[in-house]
Amino acid sequence: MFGLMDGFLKNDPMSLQKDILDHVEYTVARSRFNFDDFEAFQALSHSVRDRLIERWHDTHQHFKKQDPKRLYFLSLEFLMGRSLSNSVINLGIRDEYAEALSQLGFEYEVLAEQEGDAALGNGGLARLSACQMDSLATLDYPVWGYGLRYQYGLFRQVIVDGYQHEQPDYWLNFGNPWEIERIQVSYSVKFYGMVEEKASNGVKYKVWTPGETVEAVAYDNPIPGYGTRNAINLRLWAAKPSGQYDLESYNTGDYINAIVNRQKAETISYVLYPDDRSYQGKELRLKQQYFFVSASVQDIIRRFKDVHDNFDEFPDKVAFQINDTHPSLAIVEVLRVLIDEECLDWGKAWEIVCRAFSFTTHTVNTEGLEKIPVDLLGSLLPRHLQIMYDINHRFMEDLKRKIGQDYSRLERMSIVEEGIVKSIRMANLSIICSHTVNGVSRVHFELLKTRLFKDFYDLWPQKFQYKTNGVTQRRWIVVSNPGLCSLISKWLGTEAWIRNVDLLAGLREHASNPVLQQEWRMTKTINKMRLADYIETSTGVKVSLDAMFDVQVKRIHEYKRQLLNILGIIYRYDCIKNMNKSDRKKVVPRVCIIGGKAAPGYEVAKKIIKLCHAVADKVNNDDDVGDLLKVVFIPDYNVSVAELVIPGSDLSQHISTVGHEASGTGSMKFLMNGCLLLATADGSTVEIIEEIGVENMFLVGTKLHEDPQSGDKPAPGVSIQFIRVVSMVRNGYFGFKEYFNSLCDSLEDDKDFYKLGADFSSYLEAQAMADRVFVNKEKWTCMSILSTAGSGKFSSDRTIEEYAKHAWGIEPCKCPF
Ligand code: 26Q
Repeated sequence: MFGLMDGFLKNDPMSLQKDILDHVEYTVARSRFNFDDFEAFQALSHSVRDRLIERWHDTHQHFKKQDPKRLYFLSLEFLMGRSLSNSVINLGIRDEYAEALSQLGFEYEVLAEQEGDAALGNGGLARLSACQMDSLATLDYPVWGYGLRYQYGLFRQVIVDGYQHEQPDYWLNFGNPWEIERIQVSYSVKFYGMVEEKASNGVKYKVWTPGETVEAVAYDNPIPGYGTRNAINLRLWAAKPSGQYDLESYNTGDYINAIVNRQKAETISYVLYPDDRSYQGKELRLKQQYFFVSASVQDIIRRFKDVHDNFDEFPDKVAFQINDTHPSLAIVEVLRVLIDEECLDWGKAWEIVCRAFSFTTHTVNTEGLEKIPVDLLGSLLPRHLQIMYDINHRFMEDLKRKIGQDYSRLERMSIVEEGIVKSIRMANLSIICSHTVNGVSRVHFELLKTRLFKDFYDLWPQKFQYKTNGVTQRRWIVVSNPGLCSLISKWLGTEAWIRNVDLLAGLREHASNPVLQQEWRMTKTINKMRLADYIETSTGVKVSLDAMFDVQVKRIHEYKRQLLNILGIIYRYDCIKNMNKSDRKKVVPRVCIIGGKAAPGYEVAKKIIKLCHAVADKVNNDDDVGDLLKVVFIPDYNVSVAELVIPGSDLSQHISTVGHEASGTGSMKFLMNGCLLLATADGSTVEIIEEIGVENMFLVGTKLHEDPQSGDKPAPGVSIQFIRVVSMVRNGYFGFKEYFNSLCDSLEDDKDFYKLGADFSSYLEAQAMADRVFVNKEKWTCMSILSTAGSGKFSSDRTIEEYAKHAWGIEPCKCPF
């Protein structure tokens, strides 16, 4: 594609071949005449890595020379998935590598499958960070990402007898060619200890004497942009024992124990916490947060001080983005460094911080907001707790002057929550200290203003904004659906949509063209074949390509309502069972595909997984049903599985209870791939409807503004069908009667918090509508093309442009080719 040679390394197939063979011999240390697929993958990756490093060096040289305002993107989670395919596509040398490999007797696609996922994150929030890094690099923004290099990423899900079991993710065991260990870039991070007040020449100051020191070592991960020379850096920190660690014990002679104890330091970056929004107040989690924040802030301030001798320009050169409240300690850490170490006065330090930080929340309800017990904070980070109290004191005084003695409002807005467990409210801290508070979709923004952060919105309306989430079309079309990618380029007459996704709208005029429709369906069928093969190898179930592939893949959560989907499947099964032979002929065959992980401590979610398997067992082994209905649970859903599942789906479900999904980004990936949506008007779906038209998807339930709870309309009654399917589960039709009892109880009228009963009829209607349209191939294909054509708004390129302009104040800094 672009540039056969743009650095010292050449990119023609002959040179690539030589390069790969050199890496087989000198990096992998195998004979160039005898190496297997995995060794070939390793050599290939190292050859790609060399090219990434060239660009990455040039980019950083260029940033250094230009000294633009830089963005520092802080996130405790990055769900990167595989890197090889993404890198070769973004570098523009995929075809050259494929040719080089084929001459060596290897198939590029087969080698790409050798790579495991980098799963340093849970779900939506973490994959969003990864998509945003791709857009930041592609749009040439001067950015650094910062995170933690967990030794174990998100647990692997193994299904035994239909139950979820968790296994460690040993992702580093076979080496990681994409990272560059920087042993010389390391910082000491301090914990515990005590704070004393001292005075010199009548000026009081605080001295923190820490009790434990751990070393943070940098691992750099180059992130290449597409169609540009820019490659930005994602710096992940790993914990190593400090040189001073346990010096005491050496002196007292307990040498062996001292060495063994050193290992404890490394536990900080050992393992990613699974997303369990109720699992808060754990010391190790807080240690992880501060460890990552402290190392990042030291690194950022060091870089700033390399070229500036005072802090006046800091907010003009440095923008911090806080991905949810997980990195919010950075705010307090910057204040601490400026005041205690750089000796700035409070006023100056405060002004700098308030101009530097921008905060995005991904949460919709108060229970989901992060709180840290004061006792825990005071013991681990005593100086930080003092600073939080200082911020709060000044804020409360200021607020009293503005709103008077409204104590209940003052209490709600305080950073400190009094209660059985006195805690710090990290969201309040983040709002008070940031210049911008961002929501992740328009309805999320409305909820922030009217409910979650109403008090703050009333005080500072100008701080609140939203940037609807987006996903990168590079990974979600170009990498994962090459067939669709070429088809789109052919019909648009250009590949320019890969950088300017609005051009996809050009497909609209061809949506009814029978030639495009035929090619579109052909592409889908090929993707369905791949998916069908995968389903057979991972679950043993054979599925028919004529069936509608109906998919719900995402983390398992009550509010996402996988249970509604399963009850719908039971209803469909029951209907088929009760039909005569001739009626069965009219049934639209379906393959219902569910996938996703449940947090290890989330019992209800785990029961939902088991129910899915119990229903699948019954349905898939019923000869009355055959190919009319198949149910499969795809185990260990992750980014690379998503890359296979999404292109091969006909219909996808996004059926969260209205008001509970902040945005949702899976829907955007399906939309780009021409998969029709069956969805509630929640989160970003509301905006998707505006882009593609409600007639091009299957809408479930009432809209948010018609929420029966908030209006005069009575809630729709629970249907007879709902009662029937729930009682089938309750009566043991699918076995495990006792085990499912509590799930059924939670669906009783007054306990049905997520409103499955209220939405069931509407859900079945939407499903019936999907069946009717599916048999009309022209109509379905037209809707599918219009879905892709209308997906332009949901590119993370658009999201990032908005952040750059309205939150960060950064400009592109393009490295010359
Ligand atoms: C909290 C405390 C202790 C341990 C873990 C956590 C934790 C970890 C991850 C809490 C929450 C998360 C992840 C949240 C998340 O993914 N939210 C989703 O963010 C997406 C991107 O904005 C939205 O599209 C989804 O709607 C939102 O649910």
